[in-house]
Amino acid sequence: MNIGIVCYPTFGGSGVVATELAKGLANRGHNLHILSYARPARLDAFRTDITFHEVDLSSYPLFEYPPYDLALANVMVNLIKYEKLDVLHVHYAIPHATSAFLAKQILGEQGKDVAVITTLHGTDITLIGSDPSYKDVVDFSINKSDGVTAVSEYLKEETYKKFDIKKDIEVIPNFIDLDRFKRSNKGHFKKAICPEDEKVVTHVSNFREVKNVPDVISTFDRILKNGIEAKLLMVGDGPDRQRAENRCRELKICDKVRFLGKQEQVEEVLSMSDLFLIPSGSETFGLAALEAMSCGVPVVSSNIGGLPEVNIHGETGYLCELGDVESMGECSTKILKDEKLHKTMSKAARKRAEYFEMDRVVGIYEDYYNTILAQL
Ligand code: GMT
Repeated sequence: MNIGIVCYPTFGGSGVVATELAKGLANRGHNLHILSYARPARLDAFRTDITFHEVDLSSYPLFEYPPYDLALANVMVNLIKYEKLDVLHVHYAIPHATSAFLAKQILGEQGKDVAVITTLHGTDITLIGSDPSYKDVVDFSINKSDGVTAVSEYLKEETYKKFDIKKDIEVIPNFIDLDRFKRSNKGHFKKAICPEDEKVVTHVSNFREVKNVPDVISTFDRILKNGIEAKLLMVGDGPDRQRAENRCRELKICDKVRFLGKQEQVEEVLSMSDLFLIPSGSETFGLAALEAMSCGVPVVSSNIGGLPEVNIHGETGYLCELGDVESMGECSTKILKDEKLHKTMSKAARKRAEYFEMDRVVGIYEDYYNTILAQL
């Protein structure tokens, strides 16, 4: 098949999933095109079966906000026409699903055999999409897609609750490359960061408000107060980094916390981690938690959104009430104090991650494409 994948290029779940899916589909012999305004972070090596198309935004004095959705639709039209796309798979509804609809309209008869698949990832539904400034357009664009998928049961239900959707939504979960995200020996890093063999607690995110990063610091403070010798590694960057750093200063624990900024090889940090914290206020799946679990790291998370579909309470870690840093601190301490429990949870976390094995889920997407194509 000739497949176009549209995504946001930034560090963040939907772009990562879209790019890894493109690689997985290419490995199965398909010809892939990725469309975005910049090269996605995970598209790191040259491949003959994946072509990147940068959506160029010409500046013009009249355009205070250049119309990205139109430029994207234009690239889609060209690819459908000249690269003979069979499937156009857009990740994140806004504005990708709308541009895809427009491209198909422009092509008329010529575009009728292309299946437009929209994958809903999260904030396109839970936060921004349902904002009145976008809602009608998002509603329309989802309903006009030939196929719609969501990354969790939770997101599927939220979409039906928040929008007037007449289509069936197929749940296809996110996935993980078990060979890349596995525990490897990073003893030299660990020694450099924890010379006293302290426990390593880790958080990875884009530090947006929804991630509740200051709660990571407060939870870690509880762990220290419970007498655990530990270091906290904060991976990523974003608007709330300052708030998190301030919380460290208020609690006077800056010497125990390292802000590592954005990292490409997250698996290396996860490989020396003993515990992963994800206290998010909204999370449709929690890919970061799955990456940690795949590296055998137990997870303490909030019990919201799709997180309970990934992190199993009492098995792969613990789920706590949103904002309850006390309970998150106690659960974390329990795991870090008890070697046996830690080992059991670490094993269970990796086992749970195996359910989301990449090739299996890529195969589900491939079957879904065929089903939708057969219905056109
Ligand atoms: O979480 C983010 O800030 C990025 C966001 C995105 O759309 O790129 O992530 C969403 O999609 C991921 C991949 O499907 C999910 O793992 C995340 O849970 C989801 N984030 C939220 O719902 C906040």
